Amino acid sequence: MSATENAPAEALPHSAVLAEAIVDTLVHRIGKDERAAKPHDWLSATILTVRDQVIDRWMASTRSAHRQGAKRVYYLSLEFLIGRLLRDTLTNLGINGEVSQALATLGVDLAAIEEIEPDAALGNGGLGRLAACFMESLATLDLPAYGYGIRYVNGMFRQRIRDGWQQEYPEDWLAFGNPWEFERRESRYHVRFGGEVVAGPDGRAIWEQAERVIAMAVDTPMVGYRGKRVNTLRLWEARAVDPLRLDAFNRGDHVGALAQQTRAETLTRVLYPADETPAGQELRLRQEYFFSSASLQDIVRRHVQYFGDIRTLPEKAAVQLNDTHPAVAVAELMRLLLDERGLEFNEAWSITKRTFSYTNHTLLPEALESWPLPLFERLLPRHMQLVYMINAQLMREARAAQLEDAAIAAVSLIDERGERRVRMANLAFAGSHSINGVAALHTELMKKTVFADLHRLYPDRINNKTNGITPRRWLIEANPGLTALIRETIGDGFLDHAEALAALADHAGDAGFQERFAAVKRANKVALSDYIREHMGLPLDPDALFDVQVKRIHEYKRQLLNIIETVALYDQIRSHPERDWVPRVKLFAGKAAPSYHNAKLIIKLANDVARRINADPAVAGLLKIVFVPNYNVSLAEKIMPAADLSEQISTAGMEASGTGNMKLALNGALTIGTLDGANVEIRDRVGEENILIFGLTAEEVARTKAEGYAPRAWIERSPELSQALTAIASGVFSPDDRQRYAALIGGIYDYDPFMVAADFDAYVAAQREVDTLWREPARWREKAIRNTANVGWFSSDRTIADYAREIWKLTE
Ligand code: B1H
Repeated sequence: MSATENAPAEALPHSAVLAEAIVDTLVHRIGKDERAAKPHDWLSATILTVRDQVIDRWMASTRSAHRQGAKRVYYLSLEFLIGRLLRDTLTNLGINGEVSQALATLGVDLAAIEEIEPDAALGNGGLGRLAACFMESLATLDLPAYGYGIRYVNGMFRQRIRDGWQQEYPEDWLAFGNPWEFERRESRYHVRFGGEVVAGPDGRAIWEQAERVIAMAVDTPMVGYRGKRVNTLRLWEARAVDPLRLDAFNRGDHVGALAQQTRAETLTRVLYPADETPAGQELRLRQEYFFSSASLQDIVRRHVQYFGDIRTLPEKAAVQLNDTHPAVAVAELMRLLLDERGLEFNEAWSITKRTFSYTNHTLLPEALESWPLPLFERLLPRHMQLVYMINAQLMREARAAQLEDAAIAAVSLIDERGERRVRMANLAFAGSHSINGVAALHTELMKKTVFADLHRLYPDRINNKTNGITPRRWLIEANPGLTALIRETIGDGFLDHAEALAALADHAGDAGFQERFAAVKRANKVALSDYIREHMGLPLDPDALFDVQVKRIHEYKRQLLNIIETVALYDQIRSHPERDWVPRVKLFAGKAAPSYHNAKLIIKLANDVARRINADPAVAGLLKIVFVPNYNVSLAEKIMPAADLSEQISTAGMEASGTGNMKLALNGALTIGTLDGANVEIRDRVGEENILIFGLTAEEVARTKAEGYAPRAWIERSPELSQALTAIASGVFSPDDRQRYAALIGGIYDYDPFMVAADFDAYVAAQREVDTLWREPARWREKAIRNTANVGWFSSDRTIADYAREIWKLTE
């Protein structure tokens, strides 16, 4: 029985009617008969059939927002990591069971066709996945909202591991078309670049661009739980104004004839795979402006069409900037208000600030976007003028508030140290009435570090909105076994209110319930093991502790700490084979930015260590290491339900929030982690006895560094760490190239900004505590149950309700 069988949706088609509809679609829209149909034909026929139900609700949602004159939310994001949509749609319409039955009567396995749907990977990691969870929760909470982004032809690259090294291959989710999307030819806008600004007769600025590109809207419906509301994800595709220069073609210049088209298509061709390391290239700024301009033009057009007066924009539109990637939208709205609507600066600036709000997702200095002034001016000459006008106003306010010179320089939109640059975070901050962090600790650090002076100037703007995840995808869909068990135990309330999971705590100590909870976990581990055996040829023991670290590969996330601990553990097991070791599977997955040398080397190290350990009979049955290639949303849906232990071990102060930590805890994994990002709030909710916290706090990290942190001394004090580092550095795991890790490891002795050495012993101690707990299954299970029970608050429904009330002012 499916988890959502009791959905109220009126007049649901009976499964026989559905089967007939699917066959009809197959024949008339795919052009295949039942006997010739391949799995991908059945997939398309199924999607097109259920899509009809989505469209009806979509139109009703759009009409009702219009009729009510409702305020709309616009979520601007360069990334939407939505993953597959079929299961999500079936779940949210409450027709999973029926569709599965209908297909079964046709001899088709729903799960099998779901598995071949391409995974829409229009994002890097947490930031992009958050945008996707938010879209789902906005629809679930019945809030009228549009997501705006780019329709990348090639999303996040496909990762293959060859010889232990990451190799990147283009991802082509659109190769065979996309049945979920709708082209909107009527929603097209010109986006302009380059040229110069001249003064018009009436004194207005006239931007004489050098280049124009067309942005065309492509819409995807986003269905909320119970099918209440369907919102729109509007992704822009770039098209040439003159796709073919016939004169050039006829002259025989076939390439030149298509040059404009190629240039336009390049704009929306590929997602930058540079998580937390902004790609400084011109193409990236062009992408940012392209989608910001098209989105703002669309928003302004809709507002004026519905409400007539541009001055009421802030009452009817809330535009959320997902990090600084769309920050140029602040200047673009100013341009539209001044140059196209004829408003005065002060009024335009007031409208802009009341319309925008900005979410910051990272404090890493290298991730803060800024553009060289000459590049910005060459590409966007009018916006450069507007940035100077905004900055002049900002400087006046800073002086009036009596900020000292250093603080004034820090709040300026222009970074004057060295090569002059436009600071996008300062632009987003200045142009917004709300600036939020994504976890409590992160928000406090924002006030103390990157935004300290802007916060002094505008003390009521910074606020916190702790991230969340949608429990539909991350519990109901990913873990149907656990969902069914919870329904039997506490009823259905949690399906609509994740915090109702709290009732599970009453059963945490119940031996019978613990057995059933553990049986679900074991079945999920068997399923993951089957997948890994099939795809990698590696057998895993489902009774071992599954210890997982799955996320982007980044030095601050400290996969290296985990690998070094693995090497130390390997040593210990071999030296003390008589001890009662806990059998473990250490599972890693994640992508490295293609240009991030150390991250790619860490992937190679994980694979080198795996090869050696997995082949050593001395630890057979006790320790297995696996690096699962091509981590994406669909793989995450398989891993989260199968994890026993969740590794959240970033250097304190560096992970803004994390959201994998929430997915794993919700599925009953215990966290081993530092007091970083949302881990702090997870601890507060699950209770400190149900989580394994270790290592320096953010404050201690800062203090240790300030006092002159000398990693070599820490290493020399820890024999276990010294030995593990020596083994890796000397080539024990890389006999084919003994120097491979010499620099990576050798570097730590003198320069260890991620505090691997300082946290190592504490991490090892926490891991041995994990072993102790695991040997007492009743204790472990009780804690696992308490994790699931206590993390309902991390539902993105709660997060979105907070945004709606406190930032967008949509609700009381
Ligand atoms: C996060 C990014 C990010 N923070 C630059 N910043 C990018 C920065 O392509 N770029 O240029 C892409 C992504 N991503 C993550 O956001 C944080 O590291 C996580 O801690 C957080 O959970 C997530 C969602 O808030």
